[in-house]
Amino acid sequence: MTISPARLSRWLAFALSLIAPGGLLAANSALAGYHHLITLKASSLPSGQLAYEMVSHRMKAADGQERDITARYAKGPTIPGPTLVITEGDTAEVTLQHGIADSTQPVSIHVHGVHYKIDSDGTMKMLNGVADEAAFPEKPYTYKWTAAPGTAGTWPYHDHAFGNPMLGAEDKGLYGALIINPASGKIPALIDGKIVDVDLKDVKREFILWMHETTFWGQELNHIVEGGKEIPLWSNPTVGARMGEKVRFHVIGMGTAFHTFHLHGHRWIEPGTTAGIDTVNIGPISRTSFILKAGEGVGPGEWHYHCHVIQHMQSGMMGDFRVVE
Ligand SMILES: [Cu+2]
Repeated sequence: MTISPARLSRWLAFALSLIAPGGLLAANSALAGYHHLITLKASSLPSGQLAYEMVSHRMKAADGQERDITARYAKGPTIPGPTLVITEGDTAEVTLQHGIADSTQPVSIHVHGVHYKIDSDGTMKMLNGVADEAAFPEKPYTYKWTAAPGTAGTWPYHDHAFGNPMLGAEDKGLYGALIINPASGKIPALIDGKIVDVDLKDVKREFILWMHETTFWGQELNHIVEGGKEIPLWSNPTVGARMGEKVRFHVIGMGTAFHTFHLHGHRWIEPGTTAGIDTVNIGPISRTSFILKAGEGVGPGEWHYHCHVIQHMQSGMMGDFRVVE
């Protein structure tokens, strides 16, 4: 076999790009990453609460091919807001529209976890010294995020402008989760008594549970439905799975209270250790995520989950994980 000069020069250029400073990273992000074009709107609910809703989400591959995944999301504003799922190596442009009845107040998105420049901080000029990084009526604002290597995890995003630029209005409902899946596509989990790397493609359902004062606010990402489906579950929901399905929980704190998330009958590994646990401390904006096998070792049933702070339990901070045959 002979190698053409053109092919040889392409190989040489590629080899050089790996050696050049920053070349490996540039090659990685050019090869692996999707560019996400996301438009969200902040709206008012009839209850007086505020909530984000999905307007559109398109994914652009490195070869220019585009995919519209807007249909995956729930329609209308929800608490929590849309769960955004991207992968390590991806970039995103997130545009926020102002759709709140009170037109006098700007609204923003401040995100955790990803890399961004100071003009994508989602705060007002009095805090960031650069600009009012918020949407006003008829004047959307665009944020640029990079899910750089090392940013995989479950992160919150929330308002940092409405009503009070020091606080924002996250406690009125303006929050949602950003899940950054690892580039490897695998997450360690305790399955059948052993710690193994679970392929995210084998996870059937993901439950996002926010612990806000004395209430859980939930959402399901269902991966059984073709193309995936986000299902709003609102407050203190029953979540469900079939026996033996691998499911992933994301538990995030919001507000002022400290919580202890507990799920009956199931265990998972404490991040960074090999220890099995069934309870985890959750403070404001702290979070955890874990994969488990529904009903493993215990069978089907209405497996209760709740905050284990007695005062919060007395206020009804609980729900069920229904495992069926
Ligand atoms: Cu609690």
